[in-house]
Amino acid sequence: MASATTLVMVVAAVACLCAPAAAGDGNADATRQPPVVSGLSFDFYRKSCPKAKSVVRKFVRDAVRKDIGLAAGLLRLHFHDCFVQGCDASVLLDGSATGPGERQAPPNLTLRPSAFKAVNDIRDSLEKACGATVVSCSDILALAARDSVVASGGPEYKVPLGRRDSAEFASQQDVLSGLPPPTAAVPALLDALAKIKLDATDLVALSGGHTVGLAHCSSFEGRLFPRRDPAMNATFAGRLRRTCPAAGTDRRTPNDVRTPNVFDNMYYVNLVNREGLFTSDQDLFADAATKPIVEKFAADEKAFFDQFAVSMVKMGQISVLTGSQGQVRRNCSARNPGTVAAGDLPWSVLEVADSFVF
Ligand SMILES: *[C@@H]1O[C@H](CO)[C@@H](O)[C@H](O)[C@H]1NC(C)=O
Ligand SMILES: *[C@@H]1O[C@H](CO)[C@@H](O)[C@H](O)[C@H]1NC(C)=O
Ligand SMILES: CC(=O)N[C@H]1CO[C@H](CO)[C@@H](O)[C@@H]1O
Repeated sequence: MASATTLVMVVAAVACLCAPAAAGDGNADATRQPPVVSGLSFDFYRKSCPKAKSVVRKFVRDAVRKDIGLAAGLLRLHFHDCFVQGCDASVLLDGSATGPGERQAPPNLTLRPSAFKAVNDIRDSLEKACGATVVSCSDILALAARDSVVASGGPEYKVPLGRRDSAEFASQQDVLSGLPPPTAAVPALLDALAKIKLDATDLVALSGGHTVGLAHCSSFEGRLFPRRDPAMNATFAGRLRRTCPAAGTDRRTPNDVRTPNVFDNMYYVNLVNREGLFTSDQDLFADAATKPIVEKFAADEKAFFDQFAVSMVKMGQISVLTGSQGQVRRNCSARNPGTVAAGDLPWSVLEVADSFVF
């Protein structure tokens, strides 16, 4: 088909520009691993729960085989967790700002509840294997995200472990300031990430998580109506309008139009072809701070995979609780009985949560 031909041409063109830079970096990944923060380690559960990693790996592999959409759901949970108040599993607390809360889920959000359920199922298996309060819910999120990436074709990487769970809900304010909307342009995205010490390369690499998953029309309809965003390819816009014929349509479409269920670098090829879905996607190819990184990842999947692994490890260590901080929850959806938490403000805004970038 015409689109396949165009794709090949664009990939070839970009590859010609960038191929030399990618040559011969065989063992570079290990040296580029970000430092492991104090209190975390790769073998944290070696004695207390030696099966922890294999239990999560097997569960996710089997579950993703049955429902590929779960991979995007689990990846997204870890993002949301880390971007708001640090990777402390606060996202899972029932009634938290981005958690499932009361039964107020709007239609078409079945993916997210299934990811929450998967985390609780994994926790039950780990309780049987190692005891009730051994493996933290925040570590489960980090492992399940990595295993979802691997199960859908993405890179393998090692996850530092030893995070503890928070007893505190994230505030509404934290959620809104931590997670920029998909209508945000690169300067606003960079500002939000700078607060948690992530840079332009991390932004581009982590956005590559959009290689899997679905997006609601509401997240990009501003680029179709009242008129097409000139940064969007007209043929692509025409196709999107068949799924989202008018503003306010409650439907979803794949984030990655080319290979929606495979974790690969096609997301960046889409951007080069002006087939990014969100403003926060397509602007990565317009802004001078990020465009060269997009071009590099579009031409060189290994470069994307290596950087994605590095950025995930960095993101996965944002403001973690370690040692005797926080707790290891018995139930990922509720803080342990008897725990007193300050500043509790449970609320539920799934509709808003669904329109975040990551
Ligand atoms: C838009 O995409 C179509 C189909 O992939 C392609 O034929 C066309 O040349 C693109 N238009 C522009 C302006 O790049
Ligand atoms: C875990 O906590 C949630 C929220 O409080 C509750 O609905 C659920 O029943 C609990 N699960 C178990 C197994 O206790
Ligand atoms: C894309 C998609 O799943 N759309 C569904 C959203 O939910 C409504 C009903 O709640 C369905 O009719 C759509 O097919």
